[in-house]
Amino acid sequence: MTTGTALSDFAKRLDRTAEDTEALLGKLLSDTVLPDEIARPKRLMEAMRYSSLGGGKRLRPFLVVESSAVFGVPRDAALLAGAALECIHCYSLIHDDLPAMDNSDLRRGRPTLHKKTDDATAILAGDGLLTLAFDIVTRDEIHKDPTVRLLLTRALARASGIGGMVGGQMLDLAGEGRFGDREPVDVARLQQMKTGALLRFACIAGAILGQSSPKEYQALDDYGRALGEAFQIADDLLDVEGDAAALGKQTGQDAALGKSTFVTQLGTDGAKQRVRDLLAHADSALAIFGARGEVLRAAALFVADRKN
Ligand code: GRG
Repeated sequence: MTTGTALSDFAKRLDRTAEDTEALLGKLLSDTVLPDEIARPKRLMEAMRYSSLGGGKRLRPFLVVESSAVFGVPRDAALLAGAALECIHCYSLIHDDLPAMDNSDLRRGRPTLHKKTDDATAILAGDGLLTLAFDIVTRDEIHKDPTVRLLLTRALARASGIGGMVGGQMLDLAGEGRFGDREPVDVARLQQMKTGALLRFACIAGAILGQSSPKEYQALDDYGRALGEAFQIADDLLDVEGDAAALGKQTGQDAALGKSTFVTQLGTDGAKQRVRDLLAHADSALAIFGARGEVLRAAALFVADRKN
């Protein structure tokens, strides 16, 4: 997918998934009380909607939808799994912005949730999104076979939790010296956990929902890991070279905190070369899918070249 037409098709697909995800999240975060729930407090729902609706590229849902499309998984099921993942992503951003973490004032071009409301509301909105994600991913509409739903749920928990995003965040804070002396940081390992794990999950979700062969699963796993690292390097580069207005958040944060990043370790040129290597790796991982892998191929290029 290298022609202009193909790239504009890609942009349309990305927009369509973003719109569908927005609509779906709107429904999932409605005030309607579900069976076994007692009430949906107004302040909590408003806070969850503020941080989940009306912003974000919806890259993770897009990857779930497109990795699922490779196996002909029904789009509605993939969108639901993507919405669950986006709930986890949005929760992580809310908590990451809190004064106890990154203490950020701006997210997606708007005041962060704790600035708009207060810390307690932001903590609870994050908790609400995290738990909602696991409600969604176990729903019957995700897949008729409960074993598939179970595998997906476990993969989501492992990507989000101790050995994934939460663990990565802990390593990051320890590396900043938050708990005493700065702990040595293995940047690649840390980022593989902190941001890579959710992106990798988005890619293997299609293989799980599509009940792929082990080889196909491995291919998406390899692709997802390469894409996750490329995403993070692009993020590190944007923090150095990016435009705060386009990003909707402050730049120069990593340097201000004295953080080790791919850019501090490899230099800007080295980081850019690493992205090129990762793109080649992602491309070769997708070879097994032939033309069915085209959109994912374009997604890797998009991730590496993003401006926000
Ligand atoms: C607080 C448990 C906990 C975890 C936080 C992922 C994370 C761990 C924090 C996010 C901090 C951050 C900004 C990392 C850089 C990479 C990243 C996740 C950027 C935001 O993702 P995008 O670009 O955001 O997909 P949008 O707004 O498009 O959804």
